[in-house]
Parts: sequence; structure tokens; C-alpha cells
Amino acid sequence: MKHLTLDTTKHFELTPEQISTFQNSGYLVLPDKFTKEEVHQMQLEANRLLEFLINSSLANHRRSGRLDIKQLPSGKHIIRKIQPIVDISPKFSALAKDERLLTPLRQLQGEEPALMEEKFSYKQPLPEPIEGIEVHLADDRFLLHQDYNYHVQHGYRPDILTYGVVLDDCTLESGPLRVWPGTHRELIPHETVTIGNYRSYQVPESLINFQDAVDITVPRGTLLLFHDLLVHSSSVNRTQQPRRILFFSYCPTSTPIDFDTRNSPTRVAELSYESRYQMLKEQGLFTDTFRVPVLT
Ligand SMILES: O=C(O)CCC(=O)C(=O)O
Repeated sequence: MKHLTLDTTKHFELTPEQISTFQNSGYLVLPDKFTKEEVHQMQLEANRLLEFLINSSLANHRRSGRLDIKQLPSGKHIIRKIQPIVDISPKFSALAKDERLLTPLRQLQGEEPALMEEKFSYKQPLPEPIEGIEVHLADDRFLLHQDYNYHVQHGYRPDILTYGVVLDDCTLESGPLRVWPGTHRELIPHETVTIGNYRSYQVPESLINFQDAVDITVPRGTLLLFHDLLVHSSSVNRTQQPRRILFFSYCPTSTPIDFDTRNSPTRVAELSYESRYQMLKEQGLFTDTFRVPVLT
């Protein structure tokens, strides 16, 4: 088995022009930051995590609190997101400490960054519905929002920066990240909306100029960097392939709350179910049935 070995010596510094672009636009696109082999190893780890969470859910007859899976109006299932991640993936935990990510953060935040959230958008359609766990009726889009709208509820400051590590080519058809440059200067009050059978928040469409939107269509291996207040969204993935972006968010270490405040309750709650799943497997009382389909 190959391991995700990251060359952490590949750190780079943002140029003064990149810093100025970030300050004006609230985001940066940093191409070619990961090699083909590194991206391939990350895709394999993404598959392993998905198999772990779906099989663990089936073993416990309960959807893992980390797993965001939706049923489309067509009846098909799609993996929207998993969150949090680093406590079940030493490989992605190592990636979160890669100097390619940390050096630019030190330049922008002026101090040592601390990981405060990780989430992994999959937008991965499944060939067969998963039977035996609760799946909400909705789709894989992400509504118009600012991440800080969620973070402020836990007491974080708005000086959080997020990376997106792009693991699949993002095309207009696959639901790329869509951003509104320059919207990172203030928090916009979000409204409550109901999608299928769950509630969420969004920036009211009347407060945004749709002509200003930029679709970030980029190849795998690209690194995105954006401000916690940047308004963004993504539409549904209309392809049959996943559109995976792994997000890591960092606050400065001077942030006066526990960095993991938002995600630690999920990590703690899931641990006992994940241990039970491993135990059932070891005792021969459960056999994995879900395998990630081989991509064409
Ligand atoms: O992956 C995407 O398209 C957007 C993800 C996102 O905005 C989020 O998880 O808050």
C-alpha cells in the first residue's frame, strides 16, 4: 500500500502582488501546488474515509454524524460532505500541517495559525442508494453563505482563513466553488431557508449582485485560499464523477477560545460508534458491504 507522503519542504511565500490581490478580493487561486501523485494519494484516502464512514454507519444502523448524504429527487444518493476529518485520518492531519499551507497563513495572519475546522466536500454521486441509514431529501449544492456566519455562533473572530485543496477538476458542470470577490469586509445577515427536509442559512439573494460571481474552474492539484467572510456557494454536480475539495480553516493562535470548539462535540460523539464498528469487524460480526466505485 502506498502512503500519502508529502514533501513539506515545498513551502512557498505569497508575493506582495498576491497579498494585495487577497486583501482586495478576499481569495486567491494558487495553481499546481500538489503533484499528480500527491493528488492521487489524497483521492485514495478520500475513498478510504468514505468507505469507513458508510460501513461504520451501516454497522451501527445509524448515519454517522460526520456524514452528509442526500437523496436527490431522482432517488439517487449523493455524498455531499464529511466533517470533521483529521481525527480519523492521520494522512489529512499531516496535510493540515504542510508548510505549503502554513507559510502563507503566517504572512497574512501575522502569527502562528491553528487549525479550527476541516470539512471535505465530495459531491460524489453513488451508483446505488445506501439502504439502512437515514438520508435527507435534498441535493449537493451549497447555498450562498459566508463561513463566518457559522463560526461567529461559536465565538470565533472573523480572522479565519480557509484553504481548499482541489482533488478533482472543477468544471462548470461539476458545481465549482463560486465566489463573490470583495465581499469579505463585513458579515451579511443570513436568512433561514428550508431545503427538502432540512433547514439552513443563506445570504439573501437581493443583497448580492449575481453578475459579480466568479466560478473557480480549476484543475486538481490547485490550492484555493479564502477569507472567512467571502460570500460563496456552489451549484449541483451534474456529472457522474465526484467533485472533491478538502477544506482546512485556521484561526490565529491568539484566538481566545478552544480552537476545536465547533467540531469537538462531533468527534467525541462519533468515537464510540466508530470503535464499536471496528470491534464488530474484528469479531466477525460485521462485514463491510460498501465499496467506493472505481472511477472511469
Ligand atoms: O464545496 C463547495 O462547493 C462549498 C463548500 C462550502 O461552502 C462549505 O462547506 O461551507
